[in-house]
Amino acid sequence: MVEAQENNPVIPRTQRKQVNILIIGDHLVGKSSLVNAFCKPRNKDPIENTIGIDYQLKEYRNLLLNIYDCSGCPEYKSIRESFYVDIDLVLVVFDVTNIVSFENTQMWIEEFCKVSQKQCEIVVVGNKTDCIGKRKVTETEACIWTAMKDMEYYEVSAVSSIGIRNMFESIIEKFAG
Ligand SMILES: Nc1nc2c(ncn2[C@@H]2O[C@H](COP(=O)(O)OP(=O)(O)OP(=O)(O)O)[C@@H](O)[C@H]2O)c(=O)[nH]1
Ligand SMILES: [Mg+2]
Repeated sequence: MVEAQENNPVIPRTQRKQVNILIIGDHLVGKSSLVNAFCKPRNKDPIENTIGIDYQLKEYRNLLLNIYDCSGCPEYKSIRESFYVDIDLVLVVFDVTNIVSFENTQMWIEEFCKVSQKQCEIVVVGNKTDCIGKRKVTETEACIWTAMKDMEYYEVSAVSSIGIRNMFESIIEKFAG
């Protein structure tokens, strides 16, 4: 039902506006789980560590979303960077139970901005909000930091899918116009 609404049969694929979306952040923060929860919500198979880059194509309203899901491992830096040039929207993901992954958000933004050649929106995402007792980064802390940087902040749980659709709908809305 939901997918039928998203896949607008009237607009052929070749005529859809394309949006290039990049997902970056530390190893194991849940980037691929987040992409899976949005693109393949019925797929409950375990998610494997990303090797280099994974790619997903998603038809969404009048748009064609190219989603580049990067590995967070340092050894794939040069592969990741080769995808940074033509990006419209970046999701920098951290794990709310891992303070280092939050601190590294700045490093990820810098890595991207050094290479990017296009005006693009950067959004910060706190994942694993289902882990309530293990939380190390508060929503307030993350909101204050992102507000200082003039960036939007979203909280999600890829495992329970909470916040995932709302987040993608809000950030992609600007491109659908
Ligand atoms: N509790 C909980 N676990 C999660 C969540 N999202 C991902 N995980 C778990 O975190 C681990 C890493 O998830 P991945 O999606 O592979 O992480 P990644 O950021 O893509 O990792 P790399 O590709 O290696 O950079 C897996 O065991 C997931 O099940 C979440 O929202 N809540
Ligand atoms: Mg991954």
